[in-house]
Amino acid sequence: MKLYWCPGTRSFSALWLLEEAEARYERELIDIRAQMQDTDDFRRINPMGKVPVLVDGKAVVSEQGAICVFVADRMPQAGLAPAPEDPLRGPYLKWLFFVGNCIEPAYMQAHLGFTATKSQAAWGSHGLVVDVLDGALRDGPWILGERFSAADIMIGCAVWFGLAFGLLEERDSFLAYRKRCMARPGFQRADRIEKAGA
Ligand SMILES: N[C@@H](CCC(=O)N[C@@H](CS)C(=O)NCC(=O)O)C(=O)O
Repeated sequence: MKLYWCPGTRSFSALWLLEEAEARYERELIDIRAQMQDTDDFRRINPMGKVPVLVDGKAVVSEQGAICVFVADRMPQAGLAPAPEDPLRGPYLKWLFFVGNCIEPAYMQAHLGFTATKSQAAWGSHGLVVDVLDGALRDGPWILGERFSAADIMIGCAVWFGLAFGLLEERDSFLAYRKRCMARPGFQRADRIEKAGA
């Protein structure tokens, strides 16, 4: 497998995922600050011109959530996804999708300060998303309860990002969850790779 990645970007989720899964993979730096994402070569891999992208043989996967599902299913021995017949499979998919469908637009709303009614906005509102996430993380330790999964990599990165950029209030649930995520050896390995590559 090959990961197209850039330090200090959303591609951290894919790096953490691959480290958590103890996957064998190579990395190729796409320095978005040097506009490498806009070269013809990279646009052929991802027409969106965005990292992360994972290539596994003939499979080319972009979008963080899709990369999570792909790797967790491809490497079941890593135990990062509940099996399809497991009752936790539904909540697992829900939280994976919640990041792109609800958290990201809610952050953008908080950043740009635009208003929309709950029925206009698919994510409801920034306040609603924050309260729902807070409620889901209050008991812990993970978003599915006792079991860590690839959904924690997506949610963990979103919480980390939200706290770092003031898009998420410093509630106890978020701070404790971020601490648990950062204590994981897979997170720490990914963090070292990021820092060395930055
Ligand atoms: N929807 C994508 C978003 C990825 C994304 O926004 N990547 C940013 C870095 S954080 C990027 O590559 N930006 C380069 C650009 O837009 O020129 C995902 O979830 O993977």
